[in-house]
Amino acid sequence: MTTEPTQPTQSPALAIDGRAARSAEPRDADVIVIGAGFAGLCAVHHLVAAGFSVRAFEAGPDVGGTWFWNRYPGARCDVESADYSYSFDPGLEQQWTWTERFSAQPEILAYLRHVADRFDLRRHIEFGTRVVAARYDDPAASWRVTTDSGHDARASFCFLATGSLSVPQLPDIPGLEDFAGPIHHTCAWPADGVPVRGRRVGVIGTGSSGVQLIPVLAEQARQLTVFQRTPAFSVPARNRQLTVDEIRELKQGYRQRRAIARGAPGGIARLPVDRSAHADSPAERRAHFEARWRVGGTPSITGAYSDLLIDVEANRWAADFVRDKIRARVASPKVAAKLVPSGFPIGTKRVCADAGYFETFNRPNVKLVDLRATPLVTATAHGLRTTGSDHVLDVLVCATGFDAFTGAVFAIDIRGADGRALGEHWAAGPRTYLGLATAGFPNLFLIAGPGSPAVLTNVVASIEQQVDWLVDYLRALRGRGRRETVAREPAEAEWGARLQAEAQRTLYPRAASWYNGANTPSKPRQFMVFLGGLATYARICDDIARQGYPGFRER
Ligand code: NA7
Repeated sequence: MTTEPTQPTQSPALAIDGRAARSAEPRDADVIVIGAGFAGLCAVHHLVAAGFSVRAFEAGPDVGGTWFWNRYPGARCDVESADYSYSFDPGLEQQWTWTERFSAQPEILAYLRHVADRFDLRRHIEFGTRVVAARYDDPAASWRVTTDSGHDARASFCFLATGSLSVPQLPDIPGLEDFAGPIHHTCAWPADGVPVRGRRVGVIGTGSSGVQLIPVLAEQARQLTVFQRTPAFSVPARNRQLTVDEIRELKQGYRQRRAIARGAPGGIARLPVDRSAHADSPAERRAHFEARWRVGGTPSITGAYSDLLIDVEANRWAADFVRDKIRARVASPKVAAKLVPSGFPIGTKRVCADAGYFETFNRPNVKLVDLRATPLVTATAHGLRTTGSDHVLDVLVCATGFDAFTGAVFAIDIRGADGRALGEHWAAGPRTYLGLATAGFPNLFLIAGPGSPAVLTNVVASIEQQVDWLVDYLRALRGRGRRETVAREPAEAEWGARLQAEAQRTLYPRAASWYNGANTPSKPRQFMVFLGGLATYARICDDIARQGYPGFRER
């Protein structure tokens, strides 16, 4: 059974796809960076460029983070590649060529490997090394991290670049250990693939991962059984190869594109529509939705009007449009009825971007099991039993999502100034100042973590903004001869209240989603994303810097 995405059993010098990953010599540093995905690589590069010594740890055998592990067939980004890429180096933009509108996992991973090589980042990173504990040493004003190899490292600052979606969540099905076939989670897909040809395959989960994977598996498997708990709103991605002309235009227009993205709430080069859905007649709305549907991509429908995520009626118009589209895509009205989402506003659980997802259920070898009508009872040696029937399977795939935001943070035993565990400070849900720092844990910073806008924006743009800001702050501290900084409790509380107030103004709290912890049993229910948008967030951060970082106490 494959359950753990990151088994750091390899030695530091590893052959990865035929090349060696070099490992740093153990030594103390100014900053420890945990994780070498988009966030970790960005942090390492900018910190080193600013003259800080860095020691980074990555549990996996290479760079990539989420894009290293989520290599299931069909895995693809739902943000356009031209936006979902670093903006800090024009040379990189010109050197790298994106081939598709929405790149697939192998191309994104290749990009991150290219970035690591171009900026010579690997020499700062210890691969195959999982950080298991981090303790703040108050008198020394430094962090001591312990790795699973038993080694310690010490640095003044510690950056958690551990990813919001990196700890998988498996369904708690009685008897799962009795299942005789292989079980795979989408985020731990074996590098050499999973043989499904001629086999009976079951997929649990119909979020973004399931929606991408299911059409691909359906083409190969003898029989595909999809176990659906909550039907997803999904829109066509309309992914395609970029033409030579488009690539040229993209490369010529990067600076302008980045400038637009920086001023946009979503961190993408598209400004939001500033028009209420109420301003249009039903026929105008329909035509507008249709036009955007043809363009495809996740913001096409939920971004069609300014009030779709705050106004119940406007949201229903958008949802009904997509529901009609689903019915039109599925041949059997009975199957379509099961696939049509209801009970939560569109967009409040992440809208999926698909390539023929709903049409997949028109295939004779694909069966949909509605777990709301017939819940799972148990796994057996031969498959899954629901209250309706036994489903015989040779392979089981869990596309069941992640212990989002806090999973990877709590996987490290983090102790702050007075030895207090972060799990204790966050017992009622994560508490952060700007999503960047947490009171009682000096010199510890989070990138793209809870309390930041990251996952509801173009996360790469969010990462760059946060890393730039943090590196500037570390420079300012160095300039003032300060050794320690910690978020003040009132600043943290104020940020938490602002985040909740932003959420309450929207329809987001009406869904059980990974944004509010509802997808993880026993997790406190609290909205964990700043909804003010990236441009506003960046302005807030910049104002705070201009005012001399009043939300932090320094010494
Ligand atoms: P998601 O979006 O969290 O989706 C997980 C899916 O698995 C979702 O349909 C869940 O149903 C389902 N699920 C989870 N646990 C169970 C159990 N126990 N039984 C049945 N079904 C279950 O994860 P993804 O990997 O698809 O996508 C995560 C993000 O990655 C995505 O938003 C993009 O940002 C990229 P539920 O809705 O909870 O009823």
